[in-house]
Amino acid sequence: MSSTIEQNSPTTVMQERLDQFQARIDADEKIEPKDWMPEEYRKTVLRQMSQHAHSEVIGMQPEGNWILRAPCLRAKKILLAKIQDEGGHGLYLYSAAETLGTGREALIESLHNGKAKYSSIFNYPTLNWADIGAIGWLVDGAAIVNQVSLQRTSYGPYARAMVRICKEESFHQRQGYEIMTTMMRGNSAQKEMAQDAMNRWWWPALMMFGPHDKDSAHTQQSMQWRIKRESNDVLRQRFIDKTIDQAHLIGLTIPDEQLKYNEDTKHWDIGPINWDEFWQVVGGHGLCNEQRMKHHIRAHQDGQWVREAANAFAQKQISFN
Ligand code: BYC
Repeated sequence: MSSTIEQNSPTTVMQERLDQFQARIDADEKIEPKDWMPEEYRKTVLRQMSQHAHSEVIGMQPEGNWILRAPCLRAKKILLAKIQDEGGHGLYLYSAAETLGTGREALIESLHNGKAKYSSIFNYPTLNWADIGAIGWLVDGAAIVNQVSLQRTSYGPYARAMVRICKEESFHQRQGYEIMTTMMRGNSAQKEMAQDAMNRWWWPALMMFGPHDKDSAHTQQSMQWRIKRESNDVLRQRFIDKTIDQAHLIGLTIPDEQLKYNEDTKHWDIGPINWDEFWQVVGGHGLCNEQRMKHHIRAHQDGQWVREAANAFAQKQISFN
């Protein structure tokens, strides 16, 4: 007689459910909010999506610093639009994360009490206008490489949010490259500023992809569940190969004495990444961690009356209907 889920012991039932879940993943089906999923899958997707949403919103701060000091009206308008896009990306991602059963207030509470992370990159300061170019080109450039891959992530709402986000991110990357190109066509002081920004942002941008695969706690399971479609090192290498050519094209030097093109692998080999610095920043001891969190908490508190008013209005609408 063929065994059915009902006839089996609880352990076997769970194993069958896990197998069926994995079979759906292997067949490249999307997992939707009301589908059964292992608790660990739910936790992992929620962790990654909320971290991603927080990164988009916290990432508005280093750029927002330059809205009032953009060098011309055109640059100011473009920067404003870009930062507004990042806020929008945060909103799509919080909405997608909420489909897993955790509300936005709880997600933000986890950010404020330090349980949830945001990308290490946003704990570095933006010292001059060239940094805005470097963020668009290198930071958004690294984010796109990751996010293009995430368009095929197994959790449906995350994948669909990514499709929309990627369309906007490619514009952001070009905005940054345009700033760097303009500065590299300028006078020697402007060229120096662009190179200085490159020197400061290159390594932190490589760290955005997370630890090497051998040291990455989540990669193996996340790839089995196709939450991540490619590993940290594969994505990092793709970014390196693509970006080095772009840097050379406009006359920028990569700040890495060990950088070498490998004829056998057809990839660029880089020197060692400073993982101590990465873990210091992730652990809350980067140059701007404290400032970023304080600002976010203050802005969230200042917005309390708006949330209360919006909720009161929504309640009124419900009672009228
Ligand atoms: N920063 O096992 P691993 C943007 C943590 S914003 C901080 O490899 P995983 C933009 C990791 O969380 C776009 N922490 O982890 C916005 C884990 O710790 P926990 C940002 C990091 O999750 C405004 C531990 O290290 N993009 O584009 O498998 C202006 C071990 O790592 C980082 C995303 O958020 C890091 N960089 O892989 C401009 C992409 N890296 O959680 C631009 C979505 C690792 O166990 N996220 N950690 O305590 C991902 O793709 C993955 O979460 C990661 C890490 C590749 C980042």
